Order: sequence, then C-alpha cells, then structure tokens
Amino acid sequence: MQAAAGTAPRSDSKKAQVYPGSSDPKRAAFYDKISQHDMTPLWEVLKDLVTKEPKTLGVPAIWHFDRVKPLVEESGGLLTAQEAERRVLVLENPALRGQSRITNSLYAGLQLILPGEIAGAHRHTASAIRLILDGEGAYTQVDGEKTVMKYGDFVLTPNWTAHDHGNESKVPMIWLDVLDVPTVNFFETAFAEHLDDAVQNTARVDNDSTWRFGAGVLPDGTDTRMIRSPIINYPYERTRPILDRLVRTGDVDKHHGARVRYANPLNGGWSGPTMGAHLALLPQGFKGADYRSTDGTIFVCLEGKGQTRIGDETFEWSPRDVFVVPPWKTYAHKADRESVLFSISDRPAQEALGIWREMN
Ligand code: 1HN
Repeated sequence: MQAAAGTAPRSDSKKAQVYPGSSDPKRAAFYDKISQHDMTPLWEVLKDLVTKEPKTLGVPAIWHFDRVKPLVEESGGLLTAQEAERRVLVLENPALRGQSRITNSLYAGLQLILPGEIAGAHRHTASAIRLILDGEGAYTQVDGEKTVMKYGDFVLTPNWTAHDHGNESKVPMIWLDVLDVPTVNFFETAFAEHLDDAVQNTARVDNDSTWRFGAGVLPDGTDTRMIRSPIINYPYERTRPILDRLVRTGDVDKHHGARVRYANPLNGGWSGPTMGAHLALLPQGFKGADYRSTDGTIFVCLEGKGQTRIGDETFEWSPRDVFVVPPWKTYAHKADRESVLFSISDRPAQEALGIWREMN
C-alpha cells in the first residue's frame, strides 16, 4: 500500500514478510533491514515464483444453462440494457470470486438484450468474442457493419472497434461474451470511450465482411498483414457442415474429435491475437483420450449430450452449458450422443509469447 502524500509511512509498514527462513533471528533481522528499502530475498520466494509446473488459480466449473437462464432473464426486470451499458451476469471462476474472470486471463458473461432495446456504441482496448446461445434476430454492429445473430454464430469485436447491439426481434436474446479484459488489465493498457451516436450509422452492407472474406477468396489487393480476422460473424450454418465432412473422411482427433479452428482468412492465423476458438464434433460414443495444455479453456456445448472429466471431477453437459478447464488440468470428453463443443482460450497470446505447451 502506498502512504498518502505528505504522510510518513507507519513504522511497521515496511516490515518483512515472515518466510520459512525467518525462524533464524539473524536472517529475520536482515529481511527486516532490506525490507526498509523495498527489497526481499529471492531464495525465500523462488519456489513460488518459478514453479516446476503451472500453478493454476482457477478451478474447473460449469454453468448449466437451464439453471442460470431464469436468473439472466430476471436481470431484465431490474434495469434496461441502456441503463446497464451492458446487461450481463459475469461468470466468475469459483476460486476467483470478485475478480470478474473465468480463467486468470479471460472474462466471460451471459448478456441479455430484450426486444426493442439497444446497447449503445462504445469501444475499448479489450477484444470480445460472442457465441450466440438463445433467441434469434438481435444484431450487433461492429466497425460500421451490422450482422444479425443466430444460434451458434461466432461473432468478433476486435480491439478498439466501435460496437453497439440492438434487438429488433420479438424475443429476448442471450449470448456468451468472452473478453480478454484480464489480459489487457494485466498489461495495464485499458482505454475505453463512448461514441457520440448510440447506434452506429452502418455504411456497409449487412454481413459485408462475411461476404467478402468468408468464402476462400480475398478481394483482390487485400492487405494480408492484419493480425486479427476481418470477419465479424462466422455463422454456425456455414461452419457446422464442415464438421460432418471431417467425420466422413475420418479426420477425428483422439482428444478433440473433428475440430476446426476459427481462422483469420488473410493469413491462416487465429481470429485475433489474444483469444482463439475452435468448433468440434464428437461422434456418438466418442471417448476422448486425456489431454492437457497451458491455455485454460472455456467450452460451450452447442449440440448433444456428454461428460468431460477434468482432473478427478466429471461435468455433465448439454446444449448451452458453459464449462471451464483451468490451465494444465488433464481432461477428456465423452459423448453420449453426437455432440458439438465450442471452445475458446488465450492460446494465441501464449503462442505469440512462446510459452504455450500441450501434452498429448
Ligand atoms: C462489453 O463492451 C460488452 O459490448 C460485453 O457487449 C461485456 C465486459 C467488460 C467490458 C466490456 C459488449 C463487456 C464489455
């Protein structure tokens, strides 16, 4: 803690922490002495600082959609989307309560927008992905492009792009937001601003980016150096049939099933630099082999029914359930019926830093 300007630090405020070695009075006295100079002995903290294997703060957890949907709906009676700025119930990892994070690096929440509501235009350093879970027909507008969202659509809000949402349909819509907020805040680089118009004046044709970039061709002369995908909406109805093709040709991974990665069509990279996503089909009866990797992963069931064993706990899932696997925890999926799992993690950031690992 910092002393207020002009006040002397309390006499004990720079006392050393008690370490195992503090039981030796000579060492304890030395630790107190260097502590006055804001120094601490590395040999007392090294083992916690540089661990043999990842030390994960979060725990495995699941949010069953049919249990939390009524609570999300109830929030609709408390305040309007406009009052709330964004009406979201944050999914907090049970071991990280009060920190608005589902893993150490990622934020997740369930957002509700009722018919006739808007969530006004703003932009911020954090990037968002949205996975549409309930209702159909609300839109988001990103960077001057409007897209109407449907079940299973994977929608990007790249960093610093203007975005607003609105629901012109007759039914409430709920989607999962995942943002790299804890990552951005780790670097202490968060900026945000409101835009003058609550609803962007969309200058482009609806779904313009999906039309331009989503079919394996690129508009001639496209600059391909962008580190984030130019596509705003990867519609489920386009991605889902590809999984069936992978199954038919036997492209089923023993851990992940038949899986595609949401790619940046400009360079084959991830959809964005901080967060990456996959969509996987697990054939009926699939029994996945144990797997672990350093990227804590948020899964969402979009179809089917199954279980995922994470460490020594087993989580039963069905459509719209959200569950989280902490980094380096061993997990394996099983599918009772043909199932589709969406997943998202911070793997692109870890890869860029050269620290991502997996164990097959
Ligand atoms: C945000 O801008 C949205 O635009 C949702 O829908 C959730 C959580 C933290 C910070 C910004 C949105 C958010 C958010």
